[in-house]
Amino acid sequence: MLKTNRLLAAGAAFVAASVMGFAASAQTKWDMPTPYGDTNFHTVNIAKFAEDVAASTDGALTIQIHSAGSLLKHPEIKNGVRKGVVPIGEVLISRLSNEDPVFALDSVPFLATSYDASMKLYQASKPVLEKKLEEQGLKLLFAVPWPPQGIYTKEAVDSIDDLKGMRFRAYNASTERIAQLAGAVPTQVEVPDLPTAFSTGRVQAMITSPSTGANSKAWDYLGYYYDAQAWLPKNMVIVNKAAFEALPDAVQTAVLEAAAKAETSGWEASKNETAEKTQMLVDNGIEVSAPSKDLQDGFKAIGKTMVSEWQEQAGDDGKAIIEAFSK
Ligand code: PCA
Repeated sequence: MLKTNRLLAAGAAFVAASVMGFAASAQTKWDMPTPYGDTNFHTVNIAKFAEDVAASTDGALTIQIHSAGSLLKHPEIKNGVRKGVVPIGEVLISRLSNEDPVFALDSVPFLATSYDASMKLYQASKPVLEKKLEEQGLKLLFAVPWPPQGIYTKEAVDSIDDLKGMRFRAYNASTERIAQLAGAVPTQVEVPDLPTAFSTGRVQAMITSPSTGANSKAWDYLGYYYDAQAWLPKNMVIVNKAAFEALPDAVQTAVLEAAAKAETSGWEASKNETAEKTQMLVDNGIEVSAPSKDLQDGFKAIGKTMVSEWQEQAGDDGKAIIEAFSK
């Protein structure tokens, strides 16, 4: 009797699981490396995405986040996902700009400087972006922008000339190029290493968001933030296509639905973040202001050079994207 009941119960559970499409036997756990710290809004958004996936698949797929480069360092994450070392990961899209100009697009200064323009640029570039990833066996799940980028310095600066000779922290090829064009000396530093790099004098200035400035306590080693609103670089969450396609159909659908939600909530969080973290910089003693006209004009001249350089590199794909963006 007992045995029959148990069998019946097991049968009912099996039917329930089948109706929902998640066979109880197929439980998958994914490790997910991300480059930024736990308190960063991107990481918080990804944690919510992971929760959503676990809940909507009834635990058939769980995603364990390894933040701040703790599992794979930022420069290793894309290839890690491509090679299947990990099934899923987050990267700054423009970290890949040496592979193809489409990855550099959202970091070309002054091309798209608002959330609306950034969304338009994202939509215009998405087909090419997806195609380039697909060629590497990767699938784009979602992308979320950082707040607009501004200039952090130790001492007050009034013009681009004031940056000459400074050791300038870079986070991608575009920030390196800006430093070069400004006559500064670029050095790549990942976000988790910022406090040490600044306090040991390895770098003296940087361009990044109020978010990263606040997350890494810029007030401990920097004095000024110039809100230049130069561009909004995006992070993307990518998945290994083979790993994704190995999931049961219903789990794939649940992942895509959670990804769409995460993209919407991520853009919202980024907008809120801009004002919140700029205020946090002020509250902690950073001198926050708009750049002087001289500084902004100099920065925009650098942007103009970089737009032409990008267009030259990006050829026909680039032309089509810019046309779609300008419509
Ligand atoms: N923070 C990241 C990328 C852009 C941003 O706002 C960084 O500083 O590396």
